[in-house]
Amino acid sequence: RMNWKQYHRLEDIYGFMDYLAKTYPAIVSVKSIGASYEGRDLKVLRISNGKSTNKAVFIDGGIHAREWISPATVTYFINQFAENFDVESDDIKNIDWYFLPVVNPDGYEFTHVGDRLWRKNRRIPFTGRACSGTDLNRNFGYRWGGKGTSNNPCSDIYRGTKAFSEPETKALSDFITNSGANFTAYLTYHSYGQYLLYPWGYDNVVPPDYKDLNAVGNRMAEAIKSTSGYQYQVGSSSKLLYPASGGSDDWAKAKGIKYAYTVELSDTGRYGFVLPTTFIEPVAKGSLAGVRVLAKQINKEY
Ligand code: 0X9
Ligand code: ZN
Repeated sequence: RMNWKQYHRLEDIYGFMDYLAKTYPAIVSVKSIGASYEGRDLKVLRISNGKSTNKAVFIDGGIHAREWISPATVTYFINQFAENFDVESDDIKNIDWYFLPVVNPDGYEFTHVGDRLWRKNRRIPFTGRACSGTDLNRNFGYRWGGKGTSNNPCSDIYRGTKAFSEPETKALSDFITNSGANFTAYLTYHSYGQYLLYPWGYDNVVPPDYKDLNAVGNRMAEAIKSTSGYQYQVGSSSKLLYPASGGSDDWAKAKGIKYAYTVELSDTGRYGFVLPTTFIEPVAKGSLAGVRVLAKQINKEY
């Protein structure tokens, strides 16, 4: 049974998604959009009232294996919307929601049974190589190979051999490209630091509409703060963090998905990646308040 008092193994998360699809077939569906390097399913859950005029939002988590609060937060959103859809606001109901809570299932499982602080996927670059893993957030196809990436397979920011060399990033991008949904927002959950980051990440420049992203980001941060007490900083990722190319957010933005954000969840460094389970509920609840602000903006704007 699912809960938000523990971190869960992949099997539990997938069992939960399948359960929701079975229980709420009128609004929830689950599909595998491909397989990971080691052959695990990449499961996307869709929540929709079926209206053909709906805009769509894509939300993912677990690009980085060790950032356990991310899949926990994304599954919290899924639970909230699926279990309470009939009493949800029209802002939520009139959007098609797509959730991929674990983009990197091989890495996620490895953090449970091997190395708790593993970040990348589990690709073995070539036989006999001691180092494994590609950083999925350096493998997307917009400005791939630029600043903040490495060509060394031993590096934690190894970019892979080419853009979308990894089955996980390829499946995600193919799905968004070919789904037919009208995506107007892309949210990718990471940890840690409490930041709401918008493009560009590849270098210290901003897109022409960055003022819109900044304004909506600030309103999301206000909602998170008043709901949970956690304070988030808002800004472009290259400026607030560091330049890093090949990120999923930059790729989504370059595709024309207006509201593309990377959310760095709690904390600010005391526990870092190894965030105690008592944080899951407050962190996820705060983040959900941020998503509601975005949903409202999308309904107003489009
Ligand atoms: O470095 C990253 O991939 C992200 N931070 S993390 O600590 N979770 O690894 C930030 C990514 C920001 N977006 C881009 N640089 N495109
Ligand atoms: Zn991350």
